[in-house]
Amino acid sequence: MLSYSSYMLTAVAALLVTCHALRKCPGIPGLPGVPGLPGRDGLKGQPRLPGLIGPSGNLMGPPGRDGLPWPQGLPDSLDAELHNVLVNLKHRLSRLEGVLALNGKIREVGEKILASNGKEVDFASALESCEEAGGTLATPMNEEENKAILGIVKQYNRYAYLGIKEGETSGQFKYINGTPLNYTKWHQYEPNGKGTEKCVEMYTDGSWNDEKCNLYRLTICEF
Ligand code: MAN
Ligand code: CA
Repeated sequence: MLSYSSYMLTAVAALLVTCHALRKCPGIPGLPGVPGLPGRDGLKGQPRLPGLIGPSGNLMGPPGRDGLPWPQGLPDSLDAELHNVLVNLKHRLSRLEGVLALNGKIREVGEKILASNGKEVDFASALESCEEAGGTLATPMNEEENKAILGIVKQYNRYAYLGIKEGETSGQFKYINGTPLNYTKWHQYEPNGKGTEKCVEMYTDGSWNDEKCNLYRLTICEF
């Protein structure tokens, strides 16, 4: 449902970042008037940006002062409208985040968004559903993130698999992207599986236990 607006936000954001970072915007020769973007936010019925979505021709202008090619400027009116679109999209996203947080559907910690589907499945299935949704298994990388994940574990009162696995060397746990852990919260006497418990679960006090990967544990994802 959000994929179109996410796409538009990304496209507009990419353009604006370029515009503002470079203080110049890609040139669109002969751009008619002030085009709008289709959508539900008061910008209905206007044509798409020719050249931004369709073929654009050469976006780079003549060389800049340092001799490197430099994008030509958009008209100020379009720059202002794109800025306005981005401000509105940010405001709408922040309200949607507010609704989801209010309903206990998401938790935000730093740059991460955490969410659970409430399902208890084995490690591989949990990871798969997180990845299908565009995220990965929740992976606490500091105390604040551990507490945020714990909030969801307590909400469902179920142990949850974390995005951590044992490497080839027994007792050596890593993030699922293969990098070594920079934060741990092992329960007393854990990890104790010595190669027989290659996954990690979070208990309802936030501490960690190495555990078999084929148990049914709460799925918590991060995005
Ligand atoms: C069970 C398993 C182990 C854990 C011990 C703790 O045997 O969950 O992973 O270490 O309990 O007593
Ligand atoms: Ca254990």
